[in-house]
Amino acid sequence: MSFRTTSTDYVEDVSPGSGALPPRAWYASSDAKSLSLNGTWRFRLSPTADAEDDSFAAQGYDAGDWAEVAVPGHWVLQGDGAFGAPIYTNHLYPFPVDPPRVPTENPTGDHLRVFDLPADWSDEWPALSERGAVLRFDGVESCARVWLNGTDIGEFKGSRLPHEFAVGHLLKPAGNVLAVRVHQWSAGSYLEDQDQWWLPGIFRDVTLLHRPAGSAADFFVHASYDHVEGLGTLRVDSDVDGRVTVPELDIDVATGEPVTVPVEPWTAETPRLYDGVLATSGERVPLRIGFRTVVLEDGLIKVNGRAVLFKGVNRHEWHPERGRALDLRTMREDVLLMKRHNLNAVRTSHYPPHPAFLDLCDEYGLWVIDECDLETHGFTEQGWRNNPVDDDRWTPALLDRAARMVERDKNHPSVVMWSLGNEAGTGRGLTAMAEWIRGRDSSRLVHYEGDWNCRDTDVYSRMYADHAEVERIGRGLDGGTHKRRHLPFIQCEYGHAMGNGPGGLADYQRIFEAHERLQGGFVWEWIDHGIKHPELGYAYGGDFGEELHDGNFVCDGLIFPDRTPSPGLVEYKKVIEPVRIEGDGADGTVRVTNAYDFADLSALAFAWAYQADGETVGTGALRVPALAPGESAEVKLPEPPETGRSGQTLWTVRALLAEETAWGPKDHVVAWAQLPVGERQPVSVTASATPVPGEGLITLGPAAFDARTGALRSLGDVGVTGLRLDVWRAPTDNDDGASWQDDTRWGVLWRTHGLHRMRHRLDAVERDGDALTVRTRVAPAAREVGLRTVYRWTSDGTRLRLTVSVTPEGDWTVPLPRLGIRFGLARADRVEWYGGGPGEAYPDTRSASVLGRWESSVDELQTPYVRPQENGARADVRWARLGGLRIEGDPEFWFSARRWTTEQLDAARHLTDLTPGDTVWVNLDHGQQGIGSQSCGPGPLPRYFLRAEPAEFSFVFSPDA
Ligand code: IPT
Repeated sequence: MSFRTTSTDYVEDVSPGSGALPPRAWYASSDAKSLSLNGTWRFRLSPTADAEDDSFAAQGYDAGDWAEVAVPGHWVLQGDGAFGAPIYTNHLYPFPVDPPRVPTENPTGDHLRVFDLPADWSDEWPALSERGAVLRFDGVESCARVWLNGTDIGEFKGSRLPHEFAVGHLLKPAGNVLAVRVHQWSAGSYLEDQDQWWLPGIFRDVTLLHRPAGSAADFFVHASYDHVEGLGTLRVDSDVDGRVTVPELDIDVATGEPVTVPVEPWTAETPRLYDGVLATSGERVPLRIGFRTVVLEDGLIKVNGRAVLFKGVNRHEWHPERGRALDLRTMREDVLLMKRHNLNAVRTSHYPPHPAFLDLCDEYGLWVIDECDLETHGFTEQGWRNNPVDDDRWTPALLDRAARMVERDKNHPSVVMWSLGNEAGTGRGLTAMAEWIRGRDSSRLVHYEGDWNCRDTDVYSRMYADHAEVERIGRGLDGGTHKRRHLPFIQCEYGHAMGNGPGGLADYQRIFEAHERLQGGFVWEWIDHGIKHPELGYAYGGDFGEELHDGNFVCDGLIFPDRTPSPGLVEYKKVIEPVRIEGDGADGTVRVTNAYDFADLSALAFAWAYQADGETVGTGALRVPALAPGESAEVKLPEPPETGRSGQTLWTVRALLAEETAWGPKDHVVAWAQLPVGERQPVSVTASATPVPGEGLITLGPAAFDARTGALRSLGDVGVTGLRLDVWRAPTDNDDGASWQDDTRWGVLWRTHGLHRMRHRLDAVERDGDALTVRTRVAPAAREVGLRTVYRWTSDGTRLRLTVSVTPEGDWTVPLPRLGIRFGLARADRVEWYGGGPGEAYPDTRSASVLGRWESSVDELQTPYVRPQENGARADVRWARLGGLRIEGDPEFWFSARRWTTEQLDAARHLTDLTPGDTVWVNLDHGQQGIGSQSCGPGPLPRYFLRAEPAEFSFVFSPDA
């Protein structure tokens, strides 16, 4: 006999649940009533699934002393810590792997809400049949049991999928008691091991839907496009017969009946939607119809007869305060940001998003890979033993998930592929899902990355393949199964955007564009999942005391948690721009190529600007024909304006939105290029002053040096501290690499080699003609490698020139993080420079760096990566002014300035650890190591290595008026 009274067997049951209605299309009726049950609910948290019995679900239960939570929401993000805390793991299950068993410690949230039916519903009352009203949950993590007015109506799993229950017979006009018991852990958790925060709760909408007699149930909009004839064929299959009207197309047909008419097709670039109505005897359902045909043909993914190139991103749902409970405004913000940054595709990693997001993709135009809520990544720790996707007992749950996704989302033109899930190994269950999906919807392709033999898929998909491999695949030299060799290729994840980076995007894009088989990729990932935190700014893994966690691996997005674009997004926008502008500024013509797949250039206007030494001296419009996709034209530039100067000159040509569009204002820049004309002459300093020894100081022109150490002390009345060679940068996440990578993780090797603690040995302070020469050797303890470094100072009486010569000694097996000088200035704040901007750039992330004159404060130069690391360098700087100095480089240099030292930056774990000191630390670099993408992928390409090689570079300092 068992002493336990409350049965919680369903929690660990592999079945998808019981009591729910079959899945169907998600839609909002025009006339059938609905009642949102979002809002404040009563809430009680228990430590285990069975700590409390189900008496709270009974009518009349007094929950007056319970706490409250907001629905939609995650309880761990509410209650100021009183309701537990988030847990972040990448792929490790935060509980023992013993499927389908879960821990006894299973936080369980009882949710209670009392509601009345709206007054205008009551005329039907009490005639509602069981199916006369449906209760819909759009997302609950991870398992819920539901009672309405004391009746147990069922339980379900499948966190990011809808579940509906027929409840008409249970409703009363007033005082309905809806009780939902939510368990954090369930058998379903084994299927939801996505790399993200574990966040229990009712995190999407709860809605009561009136289902009048004769209302539509499920329906499937088939809207294809014949690109040869320009005809669209519409057929709406509906469980309940009715009529389909599309006024704009003069369509008025019965459900189930096909009709073919001339239409404009839907594409992500031209998201043409037609408004229609499905009218059954009981309701009217608005339809937004997009005609398009997706096929696999000639080994390519084609839409409306043309191969598409995905310029995509992986999107998790995220809000820094509300977690995965997103509101419409936030979803729209994501879509607008994507469109404004030239993205054309989203993979909904790794679960179907809130359905409203897909409406936005239809409306604004984005290709969508809709991914099922399935990942069993943690089984990799045990060689994939007992993986649920290869165990028939779990197959019903897998099929249930596939069906809930497909049925919910099948009417979205934006969805062009179904993805079975992510990182789940391989197995019969996945095959069963693919077969079911094909049988239900043959109008889309099937994607899954984990199946490199492509047994179940229509596209060969990989993640984080390096450039060389992608190139081999593009050339068809990758071998593989017979089937795979005839399939198109996408990178469903690449360009790991963790911290500073990703580097190498431009190099990938060149390869994608060079080979037909390569149909683009999806950068990992859209947003940093930082959680707003009162002391830490944004929290990441470990900040809530998790016993297992993966640190800031959860902050790897192209936008910061507050949705500010990071430099990675700005870079990506440039790399994937849909218009290519090329040419040689000196010959007066520019070649413009339309790189869209479908749209011509009629929506764009072109403008030129002419710059001399960073200043714009002329602007005008440029006539470019409305080129068709793939077409190019040579366009003549005007006569260059007379500048009256001999400095550097260049053209900037921009493609702008000619008019305001749904997603961007008029004049929004879509694409641009700079074409140099005349080169700059670096300043020359004729040494005329000579070093003069004095009382502990040596003076040279406007400068004073420490006589013993040769260190620069001041220039005019500007004090300078600590000027010396610098090779260290606070390693980026991409420098550090991922823990499972054991090849060349430079950030780790740099520390092994001691590059963060270089010692500076002084060998000589000498006068050498007109120059003051300081000879040093810069080297780490315990190693024989070093850098012979000579500082040679000269002056013409007002200006001071420093030439640094570096000669490596010993066998350098690692590249240098950076090579340049650093020094401290007091009282620096505003910075002006002529060089690349406005944002940061590194050797393999510099595509978006625009040459010009820029201004900033020191604080605004910083890029606020959630985990502090090297950031903020400006590329190609000719000169910079700050703190009373003007610094000119020969050659151009990388410029950065911050209110803390690199060592402090390196030590900080959160931005709030960085406190400004009195000194601004300036780095002038001759070189920087590339960034790469090794936080989960390949490191920088060798051509971006900063090898330890002999180098010489100069700066001219002058007091700034
Ligand atoms: C890959 C995952 O698919 C994704 O969810 C995320 O974890 C990403 O890596 C890293 O941020 S899996 C990895 C082992 C290649």
